[in-house]
Amino acid sequence: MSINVSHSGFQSERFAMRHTSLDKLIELQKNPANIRNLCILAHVDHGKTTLADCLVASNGIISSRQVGKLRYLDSREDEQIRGITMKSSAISLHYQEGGQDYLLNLIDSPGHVDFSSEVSTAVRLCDGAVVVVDAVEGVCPQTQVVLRQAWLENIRPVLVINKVDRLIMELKLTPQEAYTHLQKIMEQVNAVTGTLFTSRVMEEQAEKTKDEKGSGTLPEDQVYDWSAGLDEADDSNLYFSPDQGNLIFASAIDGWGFSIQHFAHIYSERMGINAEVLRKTLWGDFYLNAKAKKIMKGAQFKGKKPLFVQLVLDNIWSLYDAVVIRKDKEKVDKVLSSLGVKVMARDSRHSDPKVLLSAICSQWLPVSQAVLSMVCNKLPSPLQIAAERVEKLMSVGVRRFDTLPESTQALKNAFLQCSSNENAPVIVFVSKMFAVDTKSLPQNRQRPLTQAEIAQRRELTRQRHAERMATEQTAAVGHKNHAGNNQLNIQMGELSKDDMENQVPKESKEEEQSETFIAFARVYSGVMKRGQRIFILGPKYDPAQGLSMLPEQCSASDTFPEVPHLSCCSIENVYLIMGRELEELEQVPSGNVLGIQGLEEFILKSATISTTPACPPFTPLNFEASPIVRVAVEPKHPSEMPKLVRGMRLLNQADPCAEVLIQETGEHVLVTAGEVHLQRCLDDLKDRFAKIEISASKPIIPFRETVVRPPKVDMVNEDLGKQHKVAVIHQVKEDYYHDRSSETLHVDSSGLVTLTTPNKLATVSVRAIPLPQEVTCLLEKSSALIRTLEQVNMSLKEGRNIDVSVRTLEAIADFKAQLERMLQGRKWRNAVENIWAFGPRRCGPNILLNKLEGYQRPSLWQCLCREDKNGAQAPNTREFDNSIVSGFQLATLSGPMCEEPLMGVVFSIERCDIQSLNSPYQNNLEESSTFQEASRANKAEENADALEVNPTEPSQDRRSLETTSAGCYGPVSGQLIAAVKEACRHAFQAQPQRLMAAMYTCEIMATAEVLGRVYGVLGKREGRILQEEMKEGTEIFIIKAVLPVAESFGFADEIRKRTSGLASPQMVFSHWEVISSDPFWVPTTEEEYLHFGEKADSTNQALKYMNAVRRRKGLYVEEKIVEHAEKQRTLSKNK
Ligand SMILES: Nc1nc2c(ncn2[C@@H]2O[C@H](COP(=O)(O)OP(=O)(O)OP(=O)(O)O)[C@@H](O)[C@H]2O)c(=O)[nH]1
Ligand SMILES: [Mg+2]
Repeated sequence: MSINVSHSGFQSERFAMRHTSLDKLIELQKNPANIRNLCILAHVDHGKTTLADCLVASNGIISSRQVGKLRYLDSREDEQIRGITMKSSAISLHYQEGGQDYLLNLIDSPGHVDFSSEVSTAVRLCDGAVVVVDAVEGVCPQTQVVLRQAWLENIRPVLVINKVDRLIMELKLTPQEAYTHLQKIMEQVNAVTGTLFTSRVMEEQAEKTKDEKGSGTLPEDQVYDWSAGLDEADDSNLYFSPDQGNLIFASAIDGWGFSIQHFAHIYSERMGINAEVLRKTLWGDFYLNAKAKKIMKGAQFKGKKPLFVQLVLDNIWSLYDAVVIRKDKEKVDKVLSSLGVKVMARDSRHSDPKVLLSAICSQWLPVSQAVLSMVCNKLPSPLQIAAERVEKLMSVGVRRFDTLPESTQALKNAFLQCSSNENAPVIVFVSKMFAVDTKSLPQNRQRPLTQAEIAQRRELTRQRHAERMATEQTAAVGHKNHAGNNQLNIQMGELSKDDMENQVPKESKEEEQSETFIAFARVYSGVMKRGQRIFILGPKYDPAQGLSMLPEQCSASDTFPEVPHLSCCSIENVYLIMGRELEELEQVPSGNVLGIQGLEEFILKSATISTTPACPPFTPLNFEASPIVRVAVEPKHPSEMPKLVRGMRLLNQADPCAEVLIQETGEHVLVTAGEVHLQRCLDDLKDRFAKIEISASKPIIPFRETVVRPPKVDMVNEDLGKQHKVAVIHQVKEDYYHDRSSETLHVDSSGLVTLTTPNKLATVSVRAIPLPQEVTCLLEKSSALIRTLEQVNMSLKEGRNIDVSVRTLEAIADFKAQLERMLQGRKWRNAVENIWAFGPRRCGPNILLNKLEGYQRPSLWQCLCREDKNGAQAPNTREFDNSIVSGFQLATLSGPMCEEPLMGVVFSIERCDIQSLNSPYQNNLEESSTFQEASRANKAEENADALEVNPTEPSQDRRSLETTSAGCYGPVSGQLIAAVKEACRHAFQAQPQRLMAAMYTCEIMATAEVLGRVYGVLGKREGRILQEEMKEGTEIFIIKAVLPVAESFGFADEIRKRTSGLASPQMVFSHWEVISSDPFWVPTTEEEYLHFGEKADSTNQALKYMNAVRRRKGLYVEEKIVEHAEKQRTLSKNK
């Protein structure tokens, strides 16, 4: 292990306890071959921070007695109180093995779902990950998520099966049983990796085949053999296994951990067996034949003890038995001597047997050594970064790596070389910004005085004292009383206080600047220096554009023209991150993780920085959780609003996932990933960023609005015969005639809504149709792809050509094919081809359908058919096209029920006439009198030509469009937007409307005793159990359930309370679900009257939700007041 390096000056003071000096770490930073950047990943509570404690203790930063108690990397107060990690934090450690010095930049990450964005930011900066799995709980939902995250970022994982002590102390398994159990856990983890691997290989094969097809090497009809790729691909390094050296068994809390190698080494010496043979046989179905002194296969079949049980587990079990269970002094001594371990008397006399246990284990099987050795041997160094990973990092969105400018592609080599040469380009990625107290920055820190300084000050004080004594004495001549002495004492007191104050550094005057933002980053190439000028590349920066606009060889210190998404600034400071502290550095060479000060004005959450404008921005981080819980925040005292606004801005910057927005209503809304995250954000806002009292609304629960097919049964489950159905529709229609129908609005019995603009110039007919659920799901899932498609179409429309990667095109084609498969039947004929737009925000789960006869607009899928890529169809696009899309976007953004976004609705535009005043082309489809009247009415006001777009005349003269647009374009397009929006809303209301609720899936682990109570709580909150199974080999049940988000607040707490902390749920947003009850329902049939009474005021959940939202938004709420309660009772009595 590392040795204490003596060092002079103040650094050695600060590092007194530590084994490694700052200078040593700085030296190690220069040798990338011996650097490992790694993060610890796991499900919540599987022991990441405790394991990190063990590793930190190995460097003497904390004492080994504090391991597991201190949780050093959980530096926040709320992390300590709640016992969960909320922010990922880094620390640099030193490890020595085989004569080599290694530098380990370790990042501890949170396991709670609410903070999974912190995991994404950590994973991006690393080359490897230590995945921790609880030996009892095994693979949990977040374990799968983190394995996938590691996989997506191409970083290599190693596995630690932690808490093995629980198998001994809690489950009381025998060593043999424990062996089987551990094997199962290993298999579970490997199964997850296997799935990830197979899907990747298949994807790559598909891409390859496509490329080959493209270049014509494969005949079209050749069927590709999927499994071929699997056979070829090398997966031997992929799986975790003790004999591969990438799996460790540990108990972080008791401080032990081991790899097979360790035991192979011990026993090869003791038993004279080749270490290599032992390494291969210690794990697996092998046993020791004592007579023949041979290792044989088939332990299970022959009923023998496997080697692993005999040589490894038995020893550990007997140690626990002697020390913790029986506390047998004699036996302990025997074990100690057989292990060759000596403990201090004070440890062996300690009343807590765990102290003795830790003392023994930390010598016998130190977990830090096992883990760090595995990390150094199995995880790649920054020099070994894979070319594939580099290309992935460099190609953003739809762009292909090989379409990037040449000088950009050339940067790939800089990544691979990871060089710290003077002329290597600097490339740094900032994955998050974190706030630190400005006072705690090293430059503002009150530093302890060195011995020499202390001596100097002492001398100075003595001198001054002596001087004062002298003056006092002369002054006091003749007044020989004691008062003088007293005076002197007081003065001396003051003096030393004075002196003390001199040591306190000048506090920064600006109270405002109490928080400083530090960028959490990694250098991929070059050297990041203090004071350096660099470019900051926003996520949308395009190197091709940048290079063309900037002069050649332009550097960040030159003056240069403005380029979109590019800015430049100077680095104020660079730091080594040491957990709770930062250490100032002059520079940080390539391959290291670092903290950077001076970027807060330029970077919101993440960014790429470089010295060359050829550098592309890195692909955005993969965030697994989407923020869903929102609250409105306001200051307790309205005058403090500016502070709140500022605080929210800071919070937004300091958290990778929290979103801050100001709604149209002026409310300040905070969107977070879950309840725990919300609480943390509010605490941060109160205590750090705004420093004022705030009040937060109840969580705002999101809903979606949708339409459904008319129900077949009524509310009492009676079949609605034709008769009744008519009645229902009739009622709807009546409503329309009474409330809404007017001169300009017409609703027909099939739900087709026709609306004319107030100036009577344009008429649209719209119908709302519910989408099949699977289609809605697909749209929801594909929103990123739809956005890409939209981008591509936009640029095609503008005449720009962008290179779309094969993979993206394929995904689009696949998406289209899926839609076509799902939308079949007469009703949906040609629907997919005729999709006009998606909405809201152009990528939402609603469709605008073009059913206009004869209106041929460029297909949404035009990027798929290459031949007419250059848009021969473009002229067909009508001027009104945009207005209709905009109207649709507005309509889908907030629905008529409670102004929540729509979901799963198709609006088919079946007619659209836009009237022209002087045009010779009078509308020949619908020459209704309304239009003519309108024309007459408007003639006086509008002299200019009105826009005429006639869907039946696709070949219409383009010139007339251009000339006409000048005078009326504005008003008509504006009115058309409003008209389309209104028409969509009415069309929506003409169908049976429903609310959709956001649903969480939650997985709860509970023991049999508390199972009933868990079900109780779930039932009360309208949860639905999906699955219940028992975790193999344990007494634990895993319950999978879905639960409406609206009912989820306080759920985790309630479960915990009701089960005395024995069950704890993990909730993740899963999907949207239609609430079956109709919020507008009133009884129509006789049975319904009987059952619910005339007013139907028994609980209607959907109505309650809807009214709650309307009330919150200040919309009109139609409250039903119980008027005739008596009458209802009579009715049911009559029955
Ligand atoms: N029995 C046992 N308990 C352990 C072990 N390691 C950690 N624990 C306990 O497990 C709990 C969680 O430990 P942490 O280290 O905070 O877990 P974590 O993975 O960092 O949790 P999050 O950061 O919140 O995801 C604590 O109560 C630890 O004392 C172990 O090896 N054995
Ligand atoms: Mg933790």
